[in-house]
Amino acid sequence: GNHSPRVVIVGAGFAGLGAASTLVKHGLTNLVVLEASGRAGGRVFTHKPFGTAALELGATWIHGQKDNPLYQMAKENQLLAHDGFNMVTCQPTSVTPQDYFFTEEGKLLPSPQVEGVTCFFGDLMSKIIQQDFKPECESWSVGEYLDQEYALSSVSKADRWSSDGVYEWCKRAECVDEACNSMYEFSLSQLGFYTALEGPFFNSLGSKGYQAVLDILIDQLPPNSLRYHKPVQGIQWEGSPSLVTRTSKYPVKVICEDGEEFPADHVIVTVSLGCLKERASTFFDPPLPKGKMEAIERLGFGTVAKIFLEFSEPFWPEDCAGIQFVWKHSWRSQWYKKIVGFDCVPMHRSTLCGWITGLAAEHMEYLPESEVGEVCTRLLKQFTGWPVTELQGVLRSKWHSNPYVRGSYTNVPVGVDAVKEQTTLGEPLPSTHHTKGLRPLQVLFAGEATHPNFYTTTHGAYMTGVREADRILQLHGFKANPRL
Ligand code: 6YU
Repeated sequence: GNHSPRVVIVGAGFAGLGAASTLVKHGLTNLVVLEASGRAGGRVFTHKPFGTAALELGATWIHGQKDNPLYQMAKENQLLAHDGFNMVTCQPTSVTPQDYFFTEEGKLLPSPQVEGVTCFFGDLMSKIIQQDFKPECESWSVGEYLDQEYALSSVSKADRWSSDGVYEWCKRAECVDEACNSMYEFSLSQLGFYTALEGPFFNSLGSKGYQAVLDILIDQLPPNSLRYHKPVQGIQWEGSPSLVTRTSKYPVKVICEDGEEFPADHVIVTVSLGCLKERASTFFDPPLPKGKMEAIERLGFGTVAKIFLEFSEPFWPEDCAGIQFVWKHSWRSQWYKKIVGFDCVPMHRSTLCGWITGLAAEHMEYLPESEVGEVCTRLLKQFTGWPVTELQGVLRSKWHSNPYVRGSYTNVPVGVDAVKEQTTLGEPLPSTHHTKGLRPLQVLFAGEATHPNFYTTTHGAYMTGVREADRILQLHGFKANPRL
């Protein structure tokens, strides 16, 4: 037809906002963004206690600088923390002498011993990422490979149990980066397909946090185009020529849980991979093609959780960047043994941020807040022996229990071809090969999980939104986005 194309976007995270702002920038304003929750941002969630700097419950840093649209946006709008600011204190897995490593017996481990292991581990991870590993190990997990190399190394010989404990800590910390339950689940050969953008990997935002970057995009949308508390229940589309009802002007119908229906020429689905895993089989009518369903099943989606603890006064030394936990015994038996440690939080002088992943993180989300606070405080006393001050507040993320997220970010399980599955996941429907008799680009897919190089990141999510908006713009003869 010759009406202005009508676009519905499901989800107002960075992917959805990236798509919407791109369409609007090129003059395609006939759109609506349907967001299930009462706020935009999705896995970016800036909590701002009154009068204080931001606490990020989700994404924390802007990863890399060169060709990073979000870094560019933050820089142009003076939203970055000043250069070099907390480059030391804010990295979860990189170790500095300001990280205090304590054993469960309350012993502070000397820095040289800790660094012997963490440097060995870091070098090994860099080699894996550069695909520099023994080819016969191609089908292994990262964990199996690390264990083999660690056993062969000389690192493990001196002061056996504390070195082993630090090595176990390294694997626990690495689970944060990879959003996995254990390093024995992550594919060795696929790790290198993730691409790190050039420039410092941990760019920190100023006191307004990530919300300020979201606001730039939100401000570009036409009035009333962003609709909150609008969970989508399902999407009807013309899956095959036999289903085409030529009488309807629009090929797609988006149906909300409250019954409201939104007809559209195109719908861009940006819900998380966790939501797709849970709901894809009933969400689409007709159902998704087999390849798409397989991609949803095969790619992994793990949980990373943060536990913020606010104390009456700092009880750690001024130079302390974080308190890291080294266990003598296996972490598998109790949820809290999976806690990596507690990092100091920039701009919050008496707050610590704990990191935990996988099934233990999911378990933690369902415990009473008071229990989480008590357990963490007890651990901090036991490990450090410092006079722990009064706990005044607990704030933790709940990404897994959130029905509109169901986890934190994508990982690649052993045996999965990541690029193939991510590419399949991102293909629009009807697929270009079978468009005969069907209207094109009815259902499009964006979101972190659909980016073969930048998955797990905010800029990756944003770029997939731009990618799908561009497909629609090109189809309708709008000028292509100069940024891509
Ligand atoms: C980054 C970082 N960071 C920590 C933690 C988390 C994540 N990430 P969204 O889910 O945002 O949006 C979808 C919307 O849809 C949402 O609003 C829903 O409510 C809505 N919705 C769902 N169902 C719906 C329905 N039915 N109807 C209507 N609406 C519906 N990224 O760049 N820097 O520091 C971190 C971190 C705890 C949870 C992160 C980080 C990941 C990003 O947050 C995430 O990718 C994007 O926000 C996703 O946006 P989206 O739009 O796709 O979905 C090999 C290898 C691995 C390499 N690893 C590299 C290292 C990465 C290390 N990362 C550390 C990350 C941290 C700490």
